[in-house]
Amino acid sequence: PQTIYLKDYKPFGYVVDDVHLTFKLAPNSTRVVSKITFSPNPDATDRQFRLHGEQLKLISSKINGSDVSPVMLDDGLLVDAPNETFVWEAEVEIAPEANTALEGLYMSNGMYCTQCEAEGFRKITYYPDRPDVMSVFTVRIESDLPVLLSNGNPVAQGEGWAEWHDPWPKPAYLFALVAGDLVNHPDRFVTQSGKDVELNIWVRPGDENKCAFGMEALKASMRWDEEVYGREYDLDIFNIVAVDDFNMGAMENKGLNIFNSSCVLASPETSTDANFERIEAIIAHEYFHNWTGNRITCRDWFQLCLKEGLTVYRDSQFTSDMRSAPVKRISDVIELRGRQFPEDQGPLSHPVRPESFQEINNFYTATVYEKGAEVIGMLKLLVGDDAYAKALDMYFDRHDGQACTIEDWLQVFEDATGRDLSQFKRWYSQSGTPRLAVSEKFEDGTYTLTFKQHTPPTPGQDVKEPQVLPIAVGLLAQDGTEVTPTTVLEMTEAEQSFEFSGLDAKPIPSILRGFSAPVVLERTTSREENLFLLEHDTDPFNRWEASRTLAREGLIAMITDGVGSDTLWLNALKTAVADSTLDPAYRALLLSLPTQSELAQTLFEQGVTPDPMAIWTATDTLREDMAKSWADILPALVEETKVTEAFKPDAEQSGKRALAASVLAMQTRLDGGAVAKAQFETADNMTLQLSALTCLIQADAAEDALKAFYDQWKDDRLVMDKWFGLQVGAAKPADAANCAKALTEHPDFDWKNPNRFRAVFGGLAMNHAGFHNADGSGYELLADWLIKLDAKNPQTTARMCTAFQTWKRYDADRQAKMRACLTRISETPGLSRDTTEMVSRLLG
Ligand code: BAL
Ligand code: ZN
Repeated sequence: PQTIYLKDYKPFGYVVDDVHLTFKLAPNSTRVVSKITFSPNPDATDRQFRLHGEQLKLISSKINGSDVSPVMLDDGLLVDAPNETFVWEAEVEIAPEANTALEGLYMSNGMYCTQCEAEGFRKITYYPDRPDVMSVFTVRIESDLPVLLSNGNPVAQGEGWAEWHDPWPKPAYLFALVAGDLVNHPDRFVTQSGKDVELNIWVRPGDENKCAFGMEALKASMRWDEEVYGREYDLDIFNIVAVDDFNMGAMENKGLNIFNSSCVLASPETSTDANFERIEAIIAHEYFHNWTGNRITCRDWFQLCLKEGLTVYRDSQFTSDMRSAPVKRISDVIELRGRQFPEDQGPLSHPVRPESFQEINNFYTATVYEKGAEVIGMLKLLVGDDAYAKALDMYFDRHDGQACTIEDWLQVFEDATGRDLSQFKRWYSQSGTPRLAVSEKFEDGTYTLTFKQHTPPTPGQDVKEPQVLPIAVGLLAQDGTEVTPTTVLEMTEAEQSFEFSGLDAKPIPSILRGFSAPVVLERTTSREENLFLLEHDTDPFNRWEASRTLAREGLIAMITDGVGSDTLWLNALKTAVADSTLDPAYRALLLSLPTQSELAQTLFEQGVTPDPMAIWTATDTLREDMAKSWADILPALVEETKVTEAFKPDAEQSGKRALAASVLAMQTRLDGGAVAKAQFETADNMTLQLSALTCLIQADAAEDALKAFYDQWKDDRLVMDKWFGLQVGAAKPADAANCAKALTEHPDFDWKNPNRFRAVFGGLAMNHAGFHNADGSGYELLADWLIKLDAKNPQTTARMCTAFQTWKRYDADRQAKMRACLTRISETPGLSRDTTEMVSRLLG
């Protein structure tokens, strides 16, 4: 496959003045007629007229009304074109029903829908399918289906057709079309300037009762973007459509967001609190793209983080405002460490702004998204809230309607603040997770913290330069009072010291408050100091972090030295968890243990080959000890977390249920599942039902409940995904691969549906000791199915290859088994470009 480089960027030779598309929909023979006006691009020197196109049957093509005979290429066509304004017309035929890759125009349960980001539009018609080519689109859809939607505003409609016009110039990746037998959940929103906007969530008949929450989230997002960023909606109508077969979570097409149904449909009976929170965040994320992504888009796909990092940052701010800021921050860091750190510390490591790719779909990663958002958080911390707001206003004013780069983004911050951000820019170009070592000194009332930063080499980057690190620090006195409130130290050197003078006694530092930079803090804080911080830190993140560190260190000692659970920590944590003045959601997070994968990484970094079974056993033992030694506080926690009001998926109730789920897990260890069984049988919402089922599975007492759950929900695809995923995810290590295998033989295992495939195989990959079972059965099963799926859906296959990204951590036998599986995948005849690139990077 060809490699594309950022350094080779050249503008397209023509600008597109307007685009007219007519779709004559038919499952196997859709005709797409395009009429596009091109003019020479004054900013380009190369006037080659080459259009992208893949899997298209060209019926006819004309320039200025005369037939032309293009040179047909693998990925498009080339034709002689005038060096002046001209009209290109083409008719192509495509087969949406045969499109199992779910890119371009495809069918899902009898409904037509599109996914064009990143390069799907070229599977719809011939076009310069690149984000810097922006144009105004008019779309006519001809079909007997009752609901016909596209971007922008509706212009006209009649029996069997509808026309849409989008006045905002956009790149082709934001194009969308939907046609189906759909019903809507309607609403309205009046913008801050008084514009009345029609809102709809479109779903398949039967799902109407699952739209209300998403609609409220949409309206809250629209209001929030006005209030916090001054951004108003800009069309007469905003449509969201739920689709069952979708590769990603959702897509921000202009005025017509298309959602994986799992990311929009919600009801108390079928959705967990976590589902509700995620839906709220994704609706916000896609809506926020209207300004950060659509009105200002990316010049090329290397700049993906320009819209994704910023939009993730914005949706995190939104969730913090709607719910609890500390809980959101901790959850984001758990996610970052769980997904981004392993990526950045292994063979798939790449910069937030990559410099080359073979298949851009492989770069919709935790690094681009989540680390990209962290970079914006650091920038805001360094320049301050007011300067951030000023820079954002400048960004919207200066670049509205443009396709931009990270250079444009940083320039507005330089202009707004007068700062030189050239060193900060390394966050976009340098891959890998920086490691930050700390030492301290106290002398004559002056406390000195000395930091050393170091980033290990990553693929293609052997040498690293120092990065700008905002290190938020607070100092506490021995009695727990704060002697120095949070101060942001700006580290720019490889080694740098910071002094705090005028202190009476040596303070206890609280370093990297709020996780102010995405680094690994290498500080051997004593157990006493972490216990002190768990009790006293005024920064909720670092209070949680102290406990997490103690949990990790305790577990590592159990694994490597065979010691028992750290009872001092268990007692301190018990006191915090029993403290009813603390938010239950926060206490639930305090209770969560480091993941087994995180422990494997820690051991690996300490030079110890991780044994997945030993990690599983230590974690299980610790949970057992926790349940036994906390038995006396469980009844009070049960009482405290009871919800008596009607179900609401808000922060307060969901926090209580999260804590209650942890309590139930402990009770189950003590009673074998009696309380869980009762809860399962009486639960009137999915959160309670599923937490009970999880406990029963872990107690080996779930046979009846699993059957009852199936009988109750077999007709609900989204709930059945949970049924599939949970069984594999919660299976005992020795059973996980067999469980996954058995589920692939279940009549409801619709493997071509990405949600169902991910339920089973995502569940397997997340079951650390199960996936890494010594016999290699987990690896083999996943490899078999990735090979099978690749022929149908390369994008989802390639993404799921990341299950193997940590393979070099493990022992020689496991490594050999994983390498053999990756090699087997790579040698599959006809393997997609997506999977070929992923596997070759993984094999390094
Ligand atoms: N742009 C792809 C989906 C998302 O990040 O919103
Ligand atoms: Zn996005």
